[in-house]
Amino acid sequence: MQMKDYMDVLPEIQEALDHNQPVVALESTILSHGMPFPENVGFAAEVEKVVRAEGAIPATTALINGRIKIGLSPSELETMCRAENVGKVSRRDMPTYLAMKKNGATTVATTMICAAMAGIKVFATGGIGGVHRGGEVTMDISADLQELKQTSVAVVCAGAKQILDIGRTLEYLETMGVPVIGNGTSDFPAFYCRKSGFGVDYAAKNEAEIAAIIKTKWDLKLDGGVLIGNPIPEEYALDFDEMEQVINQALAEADEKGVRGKEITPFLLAKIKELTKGVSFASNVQLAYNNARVAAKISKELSKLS
Ligand code: PSU
Ligand code: MN
Repeated sequence: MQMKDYMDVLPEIQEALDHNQPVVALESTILSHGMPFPENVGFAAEVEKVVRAEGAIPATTALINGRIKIGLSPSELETMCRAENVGKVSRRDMPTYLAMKKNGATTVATTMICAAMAGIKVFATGGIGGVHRGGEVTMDISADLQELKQTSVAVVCAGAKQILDIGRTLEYLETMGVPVIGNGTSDFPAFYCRKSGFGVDYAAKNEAEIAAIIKTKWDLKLDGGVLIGNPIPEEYALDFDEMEQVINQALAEADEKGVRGKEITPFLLAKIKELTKGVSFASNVQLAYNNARVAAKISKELSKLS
């Protein structure tokens, strides 16, 4: 069996890829484990519309009944949003989920893998996983970072949440040779906040510059991803210090309850939503739309270059 024998690509997406037209991959863990039902259903449909409005084709990925799905039907999207018996699938989980025909939502790492298999170059997410606070002791470092090192997909994110050690996350990316580009910013964004206090490698002026950097990297056979930090729109940004308090409280509860491993990120995300009474959810949705828009523009610029 070959890779393609495991994969179902929606015809519209395959058609676009065959004609070098812009396609944007979207992840499903943000739906199944990052947002509550039923609010995530509206988000899942709208984020695809945002990509289309920019003239690109959306490709949400998931593992369903032993198949890698590139592009989901409305009912498959709903399955991901309901998240009943839907696991969180990172690189290590892929073979088990496919062979055992379990349903799984794809993380940033796995969405990159699926996108690369299908030939999709650009992917929009909310925030990436990274080095957790205390990660220098626990070694809890998201597989997203290793994936950025090895898989050639450009990932547009709103930075990383303050639940992580953003400084060490950027150190890790530097060691792994991953370019970290700011979209109109010299500061790596911190998800709900436009600035983390840590710099990017280059503050790009527009999507055309970003596409030129991505193309050059891959022309040179410097395999691996490019990370684009795209700050949350000003009107939806939250206060850094207030978020720091919320996150410290969420981290303390996780510690008390002994939450660890792959459960920690979903636990913290749910806790933050609870503690901020949903304000953070509105921000989360808007930053994801903003990333989808920028990813579509980068994808269009890349199509022009090749
Ligand atoms: N950070 C967020 N929202 C998310 C995630 C991270 O703000 O939904 C999800 C993404 O799918 C990411 C994954 O790839 O969590 C990282 O999980 P872990 O830290 O277990 O690698
Ligand atoms: Mn982890």
